[in-house]
Amino acid sequence: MNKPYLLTVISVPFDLGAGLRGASLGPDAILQAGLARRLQQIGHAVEAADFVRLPLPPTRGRKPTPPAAPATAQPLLPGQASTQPDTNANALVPPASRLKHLDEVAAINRELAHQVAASAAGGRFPLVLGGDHSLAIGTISGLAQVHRRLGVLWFDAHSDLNTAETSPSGNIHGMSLSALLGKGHERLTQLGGAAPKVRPEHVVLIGLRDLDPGEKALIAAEGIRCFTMHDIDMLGMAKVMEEAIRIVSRDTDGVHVSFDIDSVDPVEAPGTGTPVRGGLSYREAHLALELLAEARIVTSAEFVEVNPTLESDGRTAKLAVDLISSLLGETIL
Ligand code: 5AB
Ligand code: MN
Ligand code: MN
Ligand code: MN
Repeated sequence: MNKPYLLTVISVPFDLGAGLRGASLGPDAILQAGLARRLQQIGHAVEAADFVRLPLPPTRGRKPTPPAAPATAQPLLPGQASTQPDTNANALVPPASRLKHLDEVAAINRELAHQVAASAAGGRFPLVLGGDHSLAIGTISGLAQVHRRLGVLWFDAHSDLNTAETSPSGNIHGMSLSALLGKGHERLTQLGGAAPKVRPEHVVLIGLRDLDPGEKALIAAEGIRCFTMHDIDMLGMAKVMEEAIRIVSRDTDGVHVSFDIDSVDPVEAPGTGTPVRGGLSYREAHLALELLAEARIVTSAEFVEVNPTLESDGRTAKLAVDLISSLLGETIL
């Protein structure tokens, strides 16, 4: 490893941006899978003071759910009726009512943006542990306060480019990237600073295989670079990353990795709320992050959507630790 990072590990036990509860237990599962020890083995100085944990937002409007009970969790398939009072069918309701838990999502992300901005402004490497992917809104809004032209690598089975108008679910974790590009509800787009937080030409999506019609339209309209699973099959991950690294480092002053664990195939990452077959293999995911470590361009990262309630053997949290280690410079030899 070259130079150790000064890390700030920010745990965010929040899952109200997702349709299923349980990703709030992700940060603790990742820490319990031995993250701190691995970071030390790589050579990063990690002291207790470098670990921050955000408190949960007020529970106003939240339905009381039994803790960590996968059997009672409510999966929300696209188009399926929600357990929330759902108004999607009513064309007359204002869009805000289609954004589930908007108050709580906005509150936690404001706090997260604050923490991330403070870490990055101090020359540190913010590493956010989610939680669901709505947290990218806070992470990247915080980074945007420090990096005026941030490059973003978005690893995901999904593109998270819905808005209230196009979302089939109302779940904000499917709207985070569009909000960061300045599309969607203003409480999300304006959070922690003026929109947009990133420019479409500085964003690359990797691992896509499940997109909604409105998302496809936004990708085409904005010209966002995407490497779908088909592209990865055709080109190979090494070539994909060569191109992706070129895009996110061209005319940028920082590079953020937003890693949704559902980019990895459910065989390796079953513990996630929205699994999709045909994802990245264990080695493809590692190679991508190893190449980023070698390129030494990454200035912050987040690992999200680990839901330990959906598996019994903790393999998804362990995978997250392995992946974070690769990104932060662990090598085989
Ligand atoms: B994730 C879906 N596109 O909007 C929607 O896991 C799924 O952060 C979103 O990528 C998945 O509800 C959000 C159907
Ligand atoms: Mn996502
Ligand atoms: Mn996803
Ligand atoms: Mn998900």
